[in-house]
Amino acid sequence: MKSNDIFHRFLNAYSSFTLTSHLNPDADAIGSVAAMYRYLKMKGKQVRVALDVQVPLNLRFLLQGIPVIHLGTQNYQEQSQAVIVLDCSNKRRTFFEENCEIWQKKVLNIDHHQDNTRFGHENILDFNASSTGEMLFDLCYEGRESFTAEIAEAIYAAVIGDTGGFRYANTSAKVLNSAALLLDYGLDVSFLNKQVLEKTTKKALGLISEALSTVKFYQDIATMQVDHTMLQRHQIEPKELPELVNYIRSIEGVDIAVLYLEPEQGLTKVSLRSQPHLDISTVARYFGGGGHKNAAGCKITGEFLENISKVNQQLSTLERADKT
Ligand SMILES: [Mn+2]
Repeated sequence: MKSNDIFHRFLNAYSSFTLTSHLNPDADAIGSVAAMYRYLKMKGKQVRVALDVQVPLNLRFLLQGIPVIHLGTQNYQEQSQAVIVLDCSNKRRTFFEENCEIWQKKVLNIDHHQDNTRFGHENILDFNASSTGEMLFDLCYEGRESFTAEIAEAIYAAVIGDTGGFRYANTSAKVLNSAALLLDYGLDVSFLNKQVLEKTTKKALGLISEALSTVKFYQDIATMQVDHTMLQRHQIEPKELPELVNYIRSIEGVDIAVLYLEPEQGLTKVSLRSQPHLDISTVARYFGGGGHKNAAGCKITGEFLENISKVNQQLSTLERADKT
């Protein structure tokens, strides 16, 4: 059956839905959830949104007027007939334990990550899509009447989040054409690009300057490390952090950029970025994480500096294919 048929059959089959996405939600996760919420509401459905409490401040505007159950701060009780999990490749990346009642419901998984485990009862997967936002456009757009300006805005935010504002390799003619149709709803593109991609704070600048002083180079690898004390010194919550890894990914001669972050003591969060000819998702998976070929990540428990040397070691053994 075609994806669009699976999608609309699933929507028609139930009257109440819970929407959720991955931990530490990014613009694609939040934009997709917001778009789906408003789309289902337009269809007269009952909708609940359950998200990690760590919603970045710059993305909160997308959830305006949407009641959100903040996971991690309150007990969760599933009340909907069906669940839609967006932009999430496996159950572990959600907030819900394997034995949570949410998995007893009918689950539709809509996602674009290559390592998707097909954990839904229905799975709509498109590994060529730049973003889950782009997939929602394909699934929901059937002409001008399909969307409201708010839906268009949420999908646009999702798409620019994952394409870096149409700059990454996943930017296709197709996604640009979809974006053109989204702009027809009168979106404030300048505001959205600034808000989703560039927004920062004074205290973030302080942290950035200290983080830059930790940058190290090994062959074609650049690393940056931000430990727990640094976050405390600048009074920055992990959810307020800018995309620090972007500061080192663009340096001449750097094929792999790594951010080592210690959001809390005993936990190392690793963000990996690579040039198109290198697949660093294998390294993320080696440490129990996942992601895309050129943008992946993992979380490792234990001592920060020990974890750093473990990952650096693994990265140095990564096979270097010929540059294309
Ligand atoms: Mn995504």
